[in-house]
Amino acid sequence: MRIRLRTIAVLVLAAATTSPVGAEWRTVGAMTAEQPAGNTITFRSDRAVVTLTVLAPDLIRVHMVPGTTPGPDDSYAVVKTDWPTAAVEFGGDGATRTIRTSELEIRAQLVPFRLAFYDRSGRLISKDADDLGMGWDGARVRAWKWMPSEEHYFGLGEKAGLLDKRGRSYVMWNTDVFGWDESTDPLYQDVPFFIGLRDGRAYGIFFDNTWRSSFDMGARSPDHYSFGAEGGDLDYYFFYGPGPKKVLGRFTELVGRTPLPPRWSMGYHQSRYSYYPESRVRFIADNFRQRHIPCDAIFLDIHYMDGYRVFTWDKSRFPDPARMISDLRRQGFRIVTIIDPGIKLDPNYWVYRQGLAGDYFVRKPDGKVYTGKVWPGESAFPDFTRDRVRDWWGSLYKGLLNDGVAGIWNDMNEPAVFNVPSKTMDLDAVFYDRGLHSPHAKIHNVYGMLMSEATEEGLLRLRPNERPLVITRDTYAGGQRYAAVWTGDNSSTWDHLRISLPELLGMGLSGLTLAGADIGGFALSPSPELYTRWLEAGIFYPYCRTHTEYGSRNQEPWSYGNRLESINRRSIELRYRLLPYLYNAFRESADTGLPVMRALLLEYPDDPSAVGQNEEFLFGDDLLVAPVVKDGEDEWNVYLPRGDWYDFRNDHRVAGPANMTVEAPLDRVPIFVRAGSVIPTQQVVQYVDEAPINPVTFEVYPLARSGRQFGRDYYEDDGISFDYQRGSYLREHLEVSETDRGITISASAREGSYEPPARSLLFKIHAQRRVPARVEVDNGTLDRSTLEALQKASKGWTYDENANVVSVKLPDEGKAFTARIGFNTH
Ligand code: MIG
Repeated sequence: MRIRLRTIAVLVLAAATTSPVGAEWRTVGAMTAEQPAGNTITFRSDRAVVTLTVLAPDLIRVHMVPGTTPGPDDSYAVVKTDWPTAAVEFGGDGATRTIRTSELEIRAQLVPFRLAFYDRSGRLISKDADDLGMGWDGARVRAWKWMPSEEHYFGLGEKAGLLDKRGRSYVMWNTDVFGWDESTDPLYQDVPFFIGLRDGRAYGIFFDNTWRSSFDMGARSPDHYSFGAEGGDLDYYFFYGPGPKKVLGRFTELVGRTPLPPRWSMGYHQSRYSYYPESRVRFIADNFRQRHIPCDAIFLDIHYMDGYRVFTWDKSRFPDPARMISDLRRQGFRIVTIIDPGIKLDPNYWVYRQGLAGDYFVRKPDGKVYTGKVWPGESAFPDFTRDRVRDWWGSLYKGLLNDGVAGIWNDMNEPAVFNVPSKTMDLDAVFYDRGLHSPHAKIHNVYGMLMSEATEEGLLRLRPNERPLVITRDTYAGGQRYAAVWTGDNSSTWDHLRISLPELLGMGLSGLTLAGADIGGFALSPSPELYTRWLEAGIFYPYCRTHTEYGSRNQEPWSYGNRLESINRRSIELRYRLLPYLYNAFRESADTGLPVMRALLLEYPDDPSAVGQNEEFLFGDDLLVAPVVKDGEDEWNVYLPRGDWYDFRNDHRVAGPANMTVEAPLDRVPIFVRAGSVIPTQQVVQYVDEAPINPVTFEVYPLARSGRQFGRDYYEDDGISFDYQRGSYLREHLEVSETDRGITISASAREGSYEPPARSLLFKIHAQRRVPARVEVDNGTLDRSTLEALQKASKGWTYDENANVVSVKLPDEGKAFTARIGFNTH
């Protein structure tokens, strides 16, 4: 009943202003505390109840509902519920309750009710605003927090504009925003989670509410920020660092992480709206191979379908899809097809008939099927909140998979509806919502995530031992469990190239690891130089795809003349050379939630210059990339944080922190490598499984400081199946130690049962003006050879004087070994 009444209030309010100014906020008032039960303490007043639960020493859930009973636990985001019980001490007096963990002390002031979070040394991390704490107004709920002048905010999912969200307000409402720009908000995907950072210390807040919500990060007031929603509970999670990596790690533990993607999803992908008919698709594929430009996937947009009916083919454009796809597969391409949620109202269309018969569609309050206009014309929409609808939807992919389709691209799942001012379904359309029968207003922000869940799970049932690739335009917190995302319909402008960087970095800080922007831009057509610069940046997007709108000019890597074609080829080749490194970064992300494309603040939270970088980023642990995002530049300013760095192009070494100008003509993107790193790379291939990795090449960038050590884990598996979950992977640890006289590389024995094909290991030591005299492996001397001879040999070493690189080659036997490179010491 409570839900019904509040629902009606929301629908009335939806028309009213969303501004808290002028609202009649009621606050929770004076609270009394109950006896704690387990790790939960409940506070009550005559008009509200607040429960505070310790989930982990650094993770607290705060849940406020107006009324007398806590709301149902019905999160669409949270997946982790089995937290080991943390040790908690409850204490306090008549005015305040304290809740102490090994990392936090929470002080709950009872009159008026206010929460404050301290670390165990008594330092205040975050607290409710003094004049307002938690409140509601009709169905709306809101929390206000103190905003110290030196605090900055990061995350909030897909947002254009600066990485630092301070001083602006943001709305969470998934929206189809063709032609969006830097000031457009909201965009497609919404993640109501942010990291607060002050003096190098971080905390996080995840407001788990799927209704239209808003975050005012100081736009309205210089000393507090607030977040709230148009309905639902005030239910949020507080995370403590002190490092931002720890906050993000916990958040992604709570809502789930990006599972290890298939290796082919990390190659280069080519798309446009739309490649058809079949002859054009084959032409594109042939061009990639003839021109030796690596590519793993080609996308089919809505024109492959019969009149935009999902799960069908237009047989005049694609007479024999299975044959086409298997031919392309032999050339090393995989096909990804688009699927929208709208089902054409066509009584002769099997999907529509099944949907009606099964009662799978969203309905209006009067019980009739809701319909809206999208690509196929008047359409019905599956209710993905229902388990059996997701099962049904997942099973529909059977035909496409039988035809050989490798990946699925889910679009229009805001859900977008044409020709209505709201651009979406009526707010009062009814969803099953686990028996709560909730309005669209509550489900809207999770519609895309649930569609991608249905897709992912369907693909998993149809091909149980193959990692699927699903790409979705819309999602919510935790959506990374199911699908990759892209940033929707950007434009072919220099601004959009620049915007894509903080946008993707912010998404990475929100858990969305596997993300990319349309390379070259979707709307309009890029200039040749813009496309080249965009690709130079785009090969560092975690998900790397060119895409463009209907009717735009050709937008393939070879579309801009020979000179740019060879620059573009080299950009894509670099991505393929770095695949082992990228694969390891995705492995790390699956384990820890750390993004692949990382804002510098994750690594350097206490360095204001690093925190302030919007366009520079770390790619994995050890590469720093500063893409050129302006026209006509041949120099670029780069900020290098503390530590030593190697210019990737010429091994020139720079000590950070430093601001510097580097040469950046059109064929060069500034890339720096952390001194003290080992970068796993491989030979260039035209698609990921063209040939096994051989040799596995470890580029070693020494610290060049005596007595120092560094290393890395190297992970590998078959790249496609789930066998790694049953032990079929390999992991080894490489440790490099340095003295004045030489460098020692120690490799651990392989862990895991994955056996790669016979191959070599190649260590390339960037020697920094030191000249090698001898190399020993496990105390036996290794023969010196020439560069050419070493390419064919399975063993030996050589020295490239010009590059100042020592190469050491060994058969990969999976056993522990030690290699010593002795330098000439005179
Ligand atoms: O209304 O399927 O963002 O990538 O090419 C446009 C056609 C629908 C929007 C997607 C875009 C895709 C296009 N789609």
